[in-house]
Amino acid sequence: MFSKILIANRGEIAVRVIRACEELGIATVAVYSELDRDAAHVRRADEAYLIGPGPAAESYLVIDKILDVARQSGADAVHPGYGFLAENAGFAAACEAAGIVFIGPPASAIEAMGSKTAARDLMSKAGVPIVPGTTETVATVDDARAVIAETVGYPVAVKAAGGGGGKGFRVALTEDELEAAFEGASREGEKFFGDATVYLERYLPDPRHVEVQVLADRHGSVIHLGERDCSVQRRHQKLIEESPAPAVDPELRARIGKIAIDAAAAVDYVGAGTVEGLLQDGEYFFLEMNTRVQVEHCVTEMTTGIDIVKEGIRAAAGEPLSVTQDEVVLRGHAIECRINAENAAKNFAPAPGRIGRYHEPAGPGVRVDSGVGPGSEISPMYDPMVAKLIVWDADREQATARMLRALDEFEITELTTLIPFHQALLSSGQWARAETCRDLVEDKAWLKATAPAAAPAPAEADEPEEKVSQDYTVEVSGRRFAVTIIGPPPAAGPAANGAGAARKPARRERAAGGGAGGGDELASPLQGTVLKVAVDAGATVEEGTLVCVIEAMKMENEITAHKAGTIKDLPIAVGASVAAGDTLAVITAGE
Ligand code: MV4
Repeated sequence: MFSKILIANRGEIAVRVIRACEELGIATVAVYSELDRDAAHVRRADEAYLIGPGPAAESYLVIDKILDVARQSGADAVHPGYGFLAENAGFAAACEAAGIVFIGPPASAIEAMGSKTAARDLMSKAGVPIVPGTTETVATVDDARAVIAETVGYPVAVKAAGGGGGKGFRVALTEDELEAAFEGASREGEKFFGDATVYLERYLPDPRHVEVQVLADRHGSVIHLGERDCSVQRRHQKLIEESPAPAVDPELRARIGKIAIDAAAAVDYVGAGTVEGLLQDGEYFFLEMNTRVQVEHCVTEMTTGIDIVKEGIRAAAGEPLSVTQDEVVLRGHAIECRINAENAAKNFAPAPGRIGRYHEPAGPGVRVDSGVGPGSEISPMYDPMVAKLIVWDADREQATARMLRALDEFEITELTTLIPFHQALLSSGQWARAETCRDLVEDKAWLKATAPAAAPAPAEADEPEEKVSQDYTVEVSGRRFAVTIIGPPPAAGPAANGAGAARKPARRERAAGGGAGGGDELASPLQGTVLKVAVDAGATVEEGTLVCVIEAMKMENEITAHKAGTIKDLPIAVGASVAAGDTLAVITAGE
């Protein structure tokens, strides 16, 4: 077994991996950017090293810096978590070349699954059913038109070959829409993956997203841990996941389990991975394989009792899996809600900021995986997911009731999160009937009704004069040391983290209509570049009308009017940079 693991990630997944290491008796090394000096994963690890400025391209994505820290700290393995370098075959290969074990599959498996067309070709040859369509890229719109006429038919999905997770995915219901879909998918593929090539799939009108968790070791064992349903998504971001999938019975489970095992075996997989697919009318089609531990692995941990992260670490160390397929027993029902710093009522606009009070739910069957605490800053620079709330109970109905109870217990002040959205969705008839809720997450009026109450102003710090013990972290040559200073409280500055909150926390107000302040200015929630301006000065808008699209971190964020009225001022233009808080439009009520 390894003696020291470097975690090349941040946030909740870094903490999750550190916990697994602690249980296995393995020392941990964190890396962090300048923005993450006070982050949970940094405090939690045995050692921590600064690797650069906030932007991931200058820190969490810099392979050489991470390998330098691995060598300097004497780590014998690197865990990539998810995102960042997790599915970068070059990183896996660089680790191998440096004599450091990459905790994940061989670089060749990452590469084989990285190209979606190559993966489709490989899978169909391995007997894995794929969505009907091409296994090669289609060079031009005219070529696409011909292939569609000959084989695929309409409606058609145009997908980026370098894609995945729904990025670079466009639909053409008819031939009229093909050119725009082709160009959209190609442009997005170029932007996200540096690959403008696309392929075609038949577009399935109302599938469920069902994925299978697999584990593999270097001794020839490949097993599956059942499936998860992740159909509740918004712009291809999963919001709620559950296991078992409501539409999967034991017979179908065995069938898709075998499909997933065949897919993993075909690329000599090692560790934890997920085979994603679409389920429609009892037919299952391979979509792609995620060659890493996923955000939603926790629901499977709850229903199987198997620690997926520890199994991945053991497999990377050359140990056999701790369970055989026959020993996998699925029990009860688990649900996960992603608690993102986003405003569902405003088109899921990012809502970065500083957390005030923070209190996680607990009690029977409740698990929270998070990387934040009181006073944590949620930067617009990174993923907006602040926590995952996972519950388990005997069946779906009871698990839903437990989730609603836990969501109500979750206290996060001064930050807008998806908690009210989850409360509304899990209370809906569509969820109770196990529908995909696709129309709800697109329904602007319904989403608006989930509006969180206006964030209260930060409480004034009025602590009595006394000696306090303060923990500080000092940084010497990029290395962190913890020091404790006991003395009078610091003169000014932010309120001490949650210290001595005398007032009983007010119960979070329930979703209540409006919430937005009465101001005329529509402020940008984030820093980015204006991609599109959707209104003209002088125009009349409704609350929720699209005003502009701002690109930040390669994501397109739709900014909508915060109230009805007339656009009095529109100080933005396509291509311009905006900072968080900048005025995008001034909207006055009435004419
Ligand atoms: C599809 C599809 C329909 N037909 N592919 C791809 C990435 C994943 N996030 C969802 N993806 C889809 N791929 C074909 N050929 C529909 C979706 C899809 C979806 C599927 C199941 C449940 C919810 C969904 C929400 C958006 C898109």
